Amino acid sequence: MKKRGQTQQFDKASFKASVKKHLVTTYAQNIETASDKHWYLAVGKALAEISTGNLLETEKRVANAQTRSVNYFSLEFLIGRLTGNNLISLGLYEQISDAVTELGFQLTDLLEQERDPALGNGGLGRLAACFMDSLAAQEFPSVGYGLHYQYGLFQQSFLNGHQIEFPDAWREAEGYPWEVQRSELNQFVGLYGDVSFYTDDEGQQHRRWNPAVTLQGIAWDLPIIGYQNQSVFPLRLWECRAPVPFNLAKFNDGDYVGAQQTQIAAGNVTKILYPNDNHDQGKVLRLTQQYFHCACSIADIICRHLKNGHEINSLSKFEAIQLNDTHPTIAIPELMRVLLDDHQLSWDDAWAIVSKTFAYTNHTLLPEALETWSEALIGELLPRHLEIIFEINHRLMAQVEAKWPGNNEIKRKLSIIAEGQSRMVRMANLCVASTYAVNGVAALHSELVKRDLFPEFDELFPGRLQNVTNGITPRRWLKYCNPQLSALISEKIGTEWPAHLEQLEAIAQFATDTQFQQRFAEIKKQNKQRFADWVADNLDIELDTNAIFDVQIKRLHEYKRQHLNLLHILSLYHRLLNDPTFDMHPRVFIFAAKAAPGYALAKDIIYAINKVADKVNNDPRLNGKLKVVFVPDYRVSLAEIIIPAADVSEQISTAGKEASGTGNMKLALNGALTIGTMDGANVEIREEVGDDNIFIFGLLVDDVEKLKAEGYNPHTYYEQDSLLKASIDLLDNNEFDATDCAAFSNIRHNLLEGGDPYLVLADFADYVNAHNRIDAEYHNQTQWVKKTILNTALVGKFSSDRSIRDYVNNIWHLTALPQ
Ligand code: CBF
Repeated sequence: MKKRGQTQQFDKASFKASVKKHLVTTYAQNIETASDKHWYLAVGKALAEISTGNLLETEKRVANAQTRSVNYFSLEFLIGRLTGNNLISLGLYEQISDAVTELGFQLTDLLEQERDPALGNGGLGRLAACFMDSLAAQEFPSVGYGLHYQYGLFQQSFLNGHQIEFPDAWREAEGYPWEVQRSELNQFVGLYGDVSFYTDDEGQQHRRWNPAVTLQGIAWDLPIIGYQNQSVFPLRLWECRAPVPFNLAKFNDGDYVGAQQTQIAAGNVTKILYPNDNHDQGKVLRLTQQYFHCACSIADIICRHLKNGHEINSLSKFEAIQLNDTHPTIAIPELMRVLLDDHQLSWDDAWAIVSKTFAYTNHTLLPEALETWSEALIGELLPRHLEIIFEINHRLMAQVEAKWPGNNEIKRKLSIIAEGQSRMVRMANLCVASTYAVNGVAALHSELVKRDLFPEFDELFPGRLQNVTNGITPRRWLKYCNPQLSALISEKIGTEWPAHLEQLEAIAQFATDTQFQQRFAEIKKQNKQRFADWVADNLDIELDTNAIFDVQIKRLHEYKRQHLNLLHILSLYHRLLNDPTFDMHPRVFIFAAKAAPGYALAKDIIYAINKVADKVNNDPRLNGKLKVVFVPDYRVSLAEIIIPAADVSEQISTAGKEASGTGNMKLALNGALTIGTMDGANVEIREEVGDDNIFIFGLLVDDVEKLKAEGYNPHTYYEQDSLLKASIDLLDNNEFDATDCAAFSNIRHNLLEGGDPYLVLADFADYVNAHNRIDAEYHNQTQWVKKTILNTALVGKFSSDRSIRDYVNNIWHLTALPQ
């Protein structure tokens, strides 16, 4: 094993031979005629030989180290393409690029062949991917546990401006070159059935779950390659299959469908990623997915623990489990069940382990995203787990009674079971009651978790509620996606910054250096050109790179307020056409966003933006001052092109609604200036970059609450602000769509008659002012470039390496692997 900081040993000749071997033997291609795609697959396979070897080696080192590991449980890992990023982590980018050139190809072309593994919806899943990268980079023993969805997040395209969705078969027919099946780790999982008593040889009574259905969990490992340290940790994804996939007797009787029924049913469990971001759907299949994920993962952890020679009682000493949101909460009663029923521990002993093993991250305050499951459904699918949940609740209620005697109001609030017509299990309450640490994901969000969501829990369990501000991996989100800026930074401050992002502060000294400013600005221009070329090639829209590139890329959601951005665009359109005194620097508004397929208003907003884009991009009266681009099928690999090209980053959620945001961090790191509300991590970005280098606007959290309490009336704003009125009226006069203007009037209706739940109208005037400041300040290019340099320099705090160290020091208590 080599020392940290050294790169993987590499022999070009044998690498090339391995690529050719895979091309022929794995993919059955002729070297002379194979397509780029097959070459990419073969390169991936040849590289995976290195990473799989290192994965097994790292597993041994973890076992020998006898230290605690973290198990990151998440229903989503939005990892993005692995090949390019893995080359950076292996430290082999240049060597492989040379080798591929000698084989007759451009590495960048081959990398474009990889389909994004879109195994997540948005921020939560991408955060999990950044965290895995940072755990590996710092060599903290870790396993990511997720699901091996057959179809990832749907592919989006636009048909006459409307979103349409297609299944995303991310693995393609040939399979994904980076994954390896670990059949020795496969698990069995029960479902349904009943619970019975039995008496053991010593006369002790026990509970036993007799599942009616059994599923098989197939383990697939993806390598998480530590940045230039040769450690590789697994992202373990479970695929669901039937233990007996095929009924030959039925087939022989001519019942061809019946013969495969169990396999079809099992396959459905991991068929598809639910496409909802920040929204709970309450479907049986989703609970089955959650349980399947948790049961396989808990079983795997216990197998590893016992295999490493430890007693079951010492589980929490060696294993921490982080629940990424409430989605894997059912792991809590599952571990209790295993300890009570399979290992026959007493309740107190089992609880002592469970409550020292689990920690929970809350990612949202939105009520529609706080998961609840019907008691009846849990009882049917997981009867033993429901009993255990009742017992946890019973004991919780006893603690509440002891603290607030006779206070039924608090009991009702904290109870894991919500009373009502149909009783519901509140997963967040179960998490807070059963874990030793609960964290929010940005300072403001964590304060609101304490103040608004769980104030009584905070009193009952002092110190349990904490904050860990989110972060992003600098490897993917600067070094890989912005190679020219990375090279410039390395030239000035050395090459250590990707592993120590706080070092970027040293480039602040060059913020006023004319030569540095020119080079920084030139790189931004080239990145804008790269994106403009992509847009020209793929969307047939010409963009002028002298324009301000103003970017809003994130899931489509009312609270994120893409419609506020749209109203501002309409206001510019109105002013350009009606106010001869008005002028502005040319601006390109760039959107990318997927809407959940069932979210009608979100889809209307996409449609409206597309229609406005059609009109303004082709209206000669606007003199090219205003362009709008809605990039279809937003995904990690597109973010990698858009983010380095951004001048302005739109982070405009209603205050109190965006838990953190991480796109805000990526854009600032790449030198975009934020226009944002005092929400989520914007607050901390402002603290870091300083008031002069960010455009803050809008109501604060307390203002929002006050305004709502006073009885917010959007009509007042509409009547009093003529620019707002003109912009909203543009939604209702067929200006952009003569055939189908329902989407426009739905948006207008939501904002006026619908009460404008996210206070778009209340923030409009201040938002327009902030944009006017941007326009004015962009004219002074020297000042502008200085601000962009300072953004890059001063956001080192938002490295996910720092987030992981916060988790390690304050929650997980891990030690890095020894060399
Ligand atoms: O913490 C990561 C991200 O999670 C969300 O995307 C989520 O799904 N709850 C939040 O909406 C983001 O604010 C947050 O950055």
